[in-house]
Amino acid sequence: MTQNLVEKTPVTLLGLGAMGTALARAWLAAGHPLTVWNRTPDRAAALADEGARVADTAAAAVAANSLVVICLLDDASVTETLAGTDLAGRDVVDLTTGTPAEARARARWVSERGARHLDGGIMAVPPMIGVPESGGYVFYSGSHELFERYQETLAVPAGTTYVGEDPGFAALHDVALLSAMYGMFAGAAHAFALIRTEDIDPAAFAPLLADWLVAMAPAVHRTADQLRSGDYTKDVVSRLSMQVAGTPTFLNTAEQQGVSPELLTPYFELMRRRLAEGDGEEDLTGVIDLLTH
Ligand code: FVH
Repeated sequence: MTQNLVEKTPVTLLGLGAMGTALARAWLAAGHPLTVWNRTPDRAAALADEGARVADTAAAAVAANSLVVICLLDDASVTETLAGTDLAGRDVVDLTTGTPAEARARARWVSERGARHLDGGIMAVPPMIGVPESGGYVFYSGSHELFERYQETLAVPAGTTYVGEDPGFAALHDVALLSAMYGMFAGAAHAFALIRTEDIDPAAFAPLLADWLVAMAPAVHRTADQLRSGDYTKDVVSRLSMQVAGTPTFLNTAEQQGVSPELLTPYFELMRRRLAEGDGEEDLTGVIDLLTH
């Protein structure tokens, strides 16, 4: 059925943790009839006051609406929650963070029960939900038909980015971006550890660090271009041989400041291996080959 502007699509939401509650509030604020269920019923009380219907069981919540959105802790909690529910004819959108393999298995499992499946990977933290200017969005993959059918409803809490029919692709994009984030956090932790060894105000250092990370971020486009062309010497700005030659400076500085180099050394080791095996005129892109071959 085509969504119209008067009657908003009813939504069932399983899971009222920090993220589930934020999603619930966004749909309620936009006028969507909302049925919620949570393992610990107390967490639904405030939402009931705000207009949500609270189901006593997950089965009752699933029975209430065609669109069933799931936002639970992990895939095991999804299995536990859906046991005993009748999914026949339901459209299941699973926003629970998981692996690509879990998403693919869940898509099969849902299909075997007569339902359709769309997987989602949330690129937002709860305060970004329902705040379009926050830039938060959700990767979706799986049934494109399902995505199109519900896109307007799914776009209420956060932006939507569809990344393919393979149900595992949303999770893969999600985990890839979050992995890059942890690499950035690791670098920032090392940087703060260095400056903390001296009388330098971390609050004065933070904007320098943030600006530097933003300035370096566009380098990923060059990496993508080199991966596509297979030519890792294309448009190189900083040669691998030069960068490897510089690594002792980083390790010596860490040692002199009394900071453990353990967050840096795995990456430096890969750079050295690539240099030993490859071409010093390359960019750092060759490191990716060492991780995937
Ligand atoms: N919060 C965040 O910053 C991140 C942002 C990116 C996406 N993640 C993922 O979203 C999923 C839910 O996260 P959350 O923040 O809502 O997590 P919690 O506040 O810890 O709530 C967990 C909910 O899961 C329920 N639950 C846990 N185990 C079970 C189970 N075995 N059976 C049924 N429900 C279960 C829990 O229920 P309760 O403890 O209140 O009874 C909460 O509803 C997650 O995949 C993040 O990775 C969030």
